[in-house]
Amino acid sequence: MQSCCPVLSCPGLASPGPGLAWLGAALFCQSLSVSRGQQLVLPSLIPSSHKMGNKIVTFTEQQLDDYQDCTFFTRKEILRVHKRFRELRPDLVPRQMTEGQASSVKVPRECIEKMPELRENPFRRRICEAFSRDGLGNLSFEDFLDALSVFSEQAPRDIKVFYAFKIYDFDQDGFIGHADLMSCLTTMTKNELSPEEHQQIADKVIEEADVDGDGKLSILEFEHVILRAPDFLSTFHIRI
Ligand SMILES: [Ca+2]
Ligand SMILES: [Ca+2]
Repeated sequence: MQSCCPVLSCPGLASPGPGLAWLGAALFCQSLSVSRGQQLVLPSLIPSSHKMGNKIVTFTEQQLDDYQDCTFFTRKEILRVHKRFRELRPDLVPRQMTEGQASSVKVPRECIEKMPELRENPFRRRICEAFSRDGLGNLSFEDFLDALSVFSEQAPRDIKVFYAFKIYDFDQDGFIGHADLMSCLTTMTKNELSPEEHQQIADKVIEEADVDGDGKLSILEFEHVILRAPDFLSTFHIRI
């Protein structure tokens, strides 16, 4: 299991121009909204790790302890996440998972993108890529668990901001640059805006949010944009 999610400390920056509030909301929030109200009710179907006899034990006690330490989930929720993961590809994902299988058995990105919680989200591909250890979007159970943990209500804002940044950093160079913003805009708006309008919006975002003047947004500068977008937390959320 990967070590616990990084918690970033992000001291406040100087106040940006007034245009950023709507830019932040437009670029970084609406797009990540997922189909809500699709909560799956799985009452007595939750597998228990304590079942005895001929029942299959999904994880060892040690595994459950480790997953609990590294996520914002309870044991029951971890088992529910496994159930959701297995439903994606029952032919690939075993009912009983060893530690090795939990990090090595991968469900292809195409199957994950079809989840009802993701299939309407224009960033579904980037979300899969950002949480996959191979960077290609194919997710192991541990990747999938990390992703749902970050999108859960219990995950703190700093961690959501860190992953939102990762999702928007299309070229994965550790900054959100002009090209990333253009990719974001293309992803979000399809053909509703002209390339010139994309250029103008990307220029405007950088002009207003680039506090240190290096022409791109660091995670601290990005967080400052997000702070101006009050809907961020409620939209960066998937309920399982
Ligand atoms: Ca980048
Ligand atoms: Ca900068």
